[in-house]
Amino acid sequence: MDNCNLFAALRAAFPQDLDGIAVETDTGLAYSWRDLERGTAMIANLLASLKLEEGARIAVQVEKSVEAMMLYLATLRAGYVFLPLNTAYQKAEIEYFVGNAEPAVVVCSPANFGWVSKIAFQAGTHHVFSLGDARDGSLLERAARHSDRHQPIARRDDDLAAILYTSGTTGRSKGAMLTHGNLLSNAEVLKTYWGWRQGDVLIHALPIFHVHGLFVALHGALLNGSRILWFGKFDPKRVIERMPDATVFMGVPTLYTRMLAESRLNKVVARNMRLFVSGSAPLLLETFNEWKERTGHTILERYGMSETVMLTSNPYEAKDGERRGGTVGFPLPGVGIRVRDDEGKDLPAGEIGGIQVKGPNVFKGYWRMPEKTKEEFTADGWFKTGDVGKIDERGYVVIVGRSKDLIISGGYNVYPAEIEGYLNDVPGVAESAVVGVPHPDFGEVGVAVVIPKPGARLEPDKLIASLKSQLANFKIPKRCFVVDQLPRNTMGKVQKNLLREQHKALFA
Ligand code: MLC
Ligand code: AMP
Repeated sequence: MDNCNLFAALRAAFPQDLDGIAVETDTGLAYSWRDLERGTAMIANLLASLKLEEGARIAVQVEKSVEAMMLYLATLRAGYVFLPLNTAYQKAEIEYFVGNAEPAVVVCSPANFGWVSKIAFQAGTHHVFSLGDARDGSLLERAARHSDRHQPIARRDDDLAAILYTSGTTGRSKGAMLTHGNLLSNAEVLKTYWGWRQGDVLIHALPIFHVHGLFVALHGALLNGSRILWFGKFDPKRVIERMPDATVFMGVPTLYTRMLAESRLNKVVARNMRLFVSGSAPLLLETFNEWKERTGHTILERYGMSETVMLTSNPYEAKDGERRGGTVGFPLPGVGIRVRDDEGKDLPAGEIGGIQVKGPNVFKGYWRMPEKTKEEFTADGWFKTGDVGKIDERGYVVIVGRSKDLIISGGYNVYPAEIEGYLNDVPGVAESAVVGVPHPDFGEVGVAVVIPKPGARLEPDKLIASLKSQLANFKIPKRCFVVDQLPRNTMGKVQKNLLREQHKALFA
């Protein structure tokens, strides 16, 4: 049986000359392909020395660094399951993820070692390492004692490679289980579809704890043996400065609007670029058009999610059609997409309904949630994305909304139910509603509307401060209002659409 280990496929694509530069960082470091080969081998050997059980989870909450990327690759190489966590997550959030996933190994920032290790040990994790963004921490110290040779562990197509937590509509996060086959098949399709070629250089400026930065961007470059210009944090000025040395860029819409705000963005700096990809949130037509005018390039918008990796893409080749702003393009080769109404009837072109998908990229299910998994699939095996849209007459998929109550802010997902749960726990709060409203920088942001209990006095600033002490910063509503009542329909249900309408111009 062939080894379907994703790492083995990525490794096979490294250039012949391992001494060439693989990654250049914004801090002035250069890593060769040999560095990646040896570094991942040493970390994989360290993991192997821990004698973990089959399918062990390696949970990682660390700042972005090339070593953090190597830890991901080493986890695949050693045959374990990678569980990346947003660095913004706070104590209660980490407690939930670690409690739910029961990782065998937890890796955290040196600065967080005290509280994270306590949570991990309480959850029964035996191994806690630290990894900083300046090559510091116990993980690398320990890995340095291991051999720099390692044979990738054999994995089957449907063996787990990663678990990505995505928030649920009820406020409880679910771990999407992705296999080596899901990730590799998607990366291979994108390599061809987006025309990855020799000489490509990727600007990598996204976080590496979500699908876009960890899989789409990283696998794209590695599977093509392409050099990466690595940014620890997105900085529009510095990215524009390096643009002449690059050919491919991937970002969420906020990254594009922030670069458009820079006077130095023009056709000259973008002259060597061949592809700008946008996704994770809707790209405004205005941004799409302005980008074309300023740089001469047409952004290619694509659509995906944690459970499915990439689903659709606007065409790369002109012969396949034009890139149409406001659409997410065609289903990728091998991906099935259909639009159905609430009764489960297929809708014809142009009609709006729930988007359902199928393909080798679709995940295996939610970690330890068989019932939830069952609910999200149709009887004939299609995954219900929760996105609402249509397929137009020419076959382009257009997303018009979401049936899931979700806010996408700067490319991060925020589930109102989770925030409302925290607000409702604040003494004096009777009820709350969180809605998404348009925002010029983040696309959409949360606004909280809170009802006090009779006689209670609530101050918006204090409510926000209370949330800040418990939740990841991107989940914090940008404004909070204390009011006497919420708009309701005749059934007593809060009419969030009216709240959204009422507050839609807050940040205009
Ligand atoms: C930061 N803040 C945010 C935020 N990011 N608020 C709302 N939404 C966000 N995304 C908060 C900060 O905590 C701070 O609050 C204030 O807003 C200003 O922060 P900033 O300094 O401007 O933020 P910055 O650190 O520059 O981060 C912005 C960003 C980042 C856009 C660079 O959010 C980012 O990297 N987003 C990309 C997310 C991503 O990779 N998504 C892909 C998901 S995969 P305060 O109160 O502290 O001042 C997926 C599937 C698919 O969806 O299809 O790809
Ligand atoms: P996540 O759970 O973080 O993977 O987010 C997935 C969700 O992001 C999808 O279900 C969509 O709602 C949204 N999304 C991703 N790409 C796009 C896009 N190009 N346009 C609109 N929404 C998108």
